[in-house]
Amino acid sequence: MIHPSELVLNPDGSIYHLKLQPEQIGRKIIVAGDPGRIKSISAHFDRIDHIVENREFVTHTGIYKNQKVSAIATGIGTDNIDIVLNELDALVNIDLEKREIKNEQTELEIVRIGTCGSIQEDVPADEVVVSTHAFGLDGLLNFYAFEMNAEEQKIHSEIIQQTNWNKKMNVPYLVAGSSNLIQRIGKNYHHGITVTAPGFYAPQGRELRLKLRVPDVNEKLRAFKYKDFRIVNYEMETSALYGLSSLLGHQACTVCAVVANRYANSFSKDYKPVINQLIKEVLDNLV
Ligand code: R1P
Ligand code: URA
Repeated sequence: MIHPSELVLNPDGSIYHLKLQPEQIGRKIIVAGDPGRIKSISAHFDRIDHIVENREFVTHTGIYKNQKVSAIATGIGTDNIDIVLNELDALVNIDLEKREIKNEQTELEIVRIGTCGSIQEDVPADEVVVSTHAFGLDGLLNFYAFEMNAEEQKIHSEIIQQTNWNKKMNVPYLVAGSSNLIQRIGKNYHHGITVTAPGFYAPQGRELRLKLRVPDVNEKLRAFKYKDFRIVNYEMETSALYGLSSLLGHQACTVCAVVANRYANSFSKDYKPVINQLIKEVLDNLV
């Protein structure tokens, strides 16, 4: 039995932060940082059956082309992904009444539709990137019994070596997304390694009034090359999404509209049309 302090339920039996009951989610789930994006996703559903909101965690579940699909806002950051992934997994893989792990495990397909900053000249604003891997600067996965596989270890050590990574900026990890979902969802987009940062400013090499520990961090990341692998963009959730999905037995893939280009120092004039097109394409390739 999992104790009430560990598996926290609300008085109505829903899971603590997401406030969801097991029947209120589909097996196919789109996540986004911005709660405002959830309406734009569910606007495509044939029918919306559940709207549940708690804090930044907004969920719309409905039917799209005869399949049950959920759109869930995670809010910003990998700490929120820790909550969302553990609670989604509990909803399908733990019997909440008995507080016991079920014998049969259910696999979720999770696609993150986000926004990101590109560091490459040839990946401009208003184009889309699918994350083959995430280089996590956030440290979340270091708290779990997670080990990189041989390929992840090799790419990781090449990045650390080629960028002469400064040890004071956390211990990074590298983790791959679901190759199956990346093929299904990401075939028409730029592919590359995504840096998941624990902040929007210094952790992504942005300087307003405060000085950076490593001022040329973006040049170093941009120059990294190993076989066909290169680093394309920054965002703030994918490393935790990929790492926890892989540990829990779910499939995950991130696609992001580029809003900032850090090479050209430019920002999209209006990224909503790209996001709306991306939502439609993801829904059609997911179901
Ligand atoms: C920062 O502006 C936020 O935008 C990106 C980052 O990952 C971070 O969450 O994603 P979303 O547009 O999904 O929120
Ligand atoms: N989201 C990020 O995390 N970084 C950017 O530059 C743009 C969107």
